[in-house]
Amino acid sequence: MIRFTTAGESHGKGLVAILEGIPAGLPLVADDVNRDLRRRMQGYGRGARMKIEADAVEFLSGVRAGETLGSPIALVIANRDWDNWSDVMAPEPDADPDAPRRRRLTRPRPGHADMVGVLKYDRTDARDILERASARETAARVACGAVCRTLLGHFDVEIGSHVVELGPVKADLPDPLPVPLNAAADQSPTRCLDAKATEAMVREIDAAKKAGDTLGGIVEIVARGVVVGLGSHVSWDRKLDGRLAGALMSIPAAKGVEIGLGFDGARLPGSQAHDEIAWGGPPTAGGIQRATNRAGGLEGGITTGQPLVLRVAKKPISTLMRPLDTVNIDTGEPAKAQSERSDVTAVPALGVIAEAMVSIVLADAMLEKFGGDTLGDLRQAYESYVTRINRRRSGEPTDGGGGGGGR
Ligand code: EPS
Repeated sequence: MIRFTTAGESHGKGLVAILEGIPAGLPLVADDVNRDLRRRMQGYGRGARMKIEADAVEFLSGVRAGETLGSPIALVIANRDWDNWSDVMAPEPDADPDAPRRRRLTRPRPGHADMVGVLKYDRTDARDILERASARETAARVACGAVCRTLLGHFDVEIGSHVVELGPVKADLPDPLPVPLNAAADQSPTRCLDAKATEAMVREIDAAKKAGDTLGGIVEIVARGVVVGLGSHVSWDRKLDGRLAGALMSIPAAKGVEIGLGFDGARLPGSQAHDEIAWGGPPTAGGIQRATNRAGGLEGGITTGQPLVLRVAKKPISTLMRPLDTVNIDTGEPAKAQSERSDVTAVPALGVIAEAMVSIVLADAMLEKFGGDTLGDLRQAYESYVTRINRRRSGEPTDGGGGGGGR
């Protein structure tokens, strides 16, 4: 239903994306997107690049007079840094093809795409790889995600995130989490809800910077208000948990995804790993209430109507000022990896990127279930479904086939 693709190199002219499948009639202005682009640029531990850029979107198509048209939305985010890199990144051939360009990278960084990309694409300059492998690409994803978030907002879906671990520091989580989540998380320089842990994270980032090192971490994404019944148990590729995990694992440097109890759930007996069923829940959950949310809002690859709770682990950034061993791809000699300007950590930004990927998957699943060329069509199908699932409690006919013995 939703298709999107991005293009752009980190120090090229800009990032572009094409987002298809958004219905017509969705009110949309640049600031709906720019808000999230700004959030992605924040966070303690970012490098100098975020001081150069002022990410903002320009819609090239698909939006007219503040409303979507149902046609592909093409958008562009200019790279301000292009001015400093235009000779390095120019698409035109060089006058002297034997004179190497500035800023070649010939000592690949372990952990980045440099080495494997050079081998696979047969390049003599790892910049041909790293420019696209850079997490700068995530700005385009965040832009597409922000459009999807705007659509989901019309169905009272609220998607937020917070940092639960950064380097060695673990946050003490408030229970329940604040609603809306981002209003609280965005107050912290590390997007962490625990003030003490925030301070400790800032100290760890300072120490890592001094040591020429980098830090990874874990973020949690929570989506509230998601209706029961998105995704399906019927085929492997329709299971929403798989689709969400795949989308989150595609984020640069992601190394793990958990849903609900995640890996901890595997260590518990069944009696403590599931969410008992009772009446009393909201209409979007078909009136079904759960005492717990160990499943993280997904059963059988289908949303339960409980909040979706997902976690992503990000490895530390691979550009180290105190570099690791590598080989020089020019000489074949052992060497120390090349260092270039980078971040000490981008874990706070990871949450914003993960929110975008979750927004895209959820918008896709909403359109798969409810279809519609317009926001009005989508709303009508959604409301009729919510009415139908709430008839069950009162014993009214639900319009379905019944099945297995009927009523
Ligand atoms: C990024 C822009 C990049 C890096 C970072 C993400 O800018 P530059 O390379 O000019 O410093 O700050 O990229 C990486 C961490 C990476 O490993 O590639 C951004 O806009 O998010």
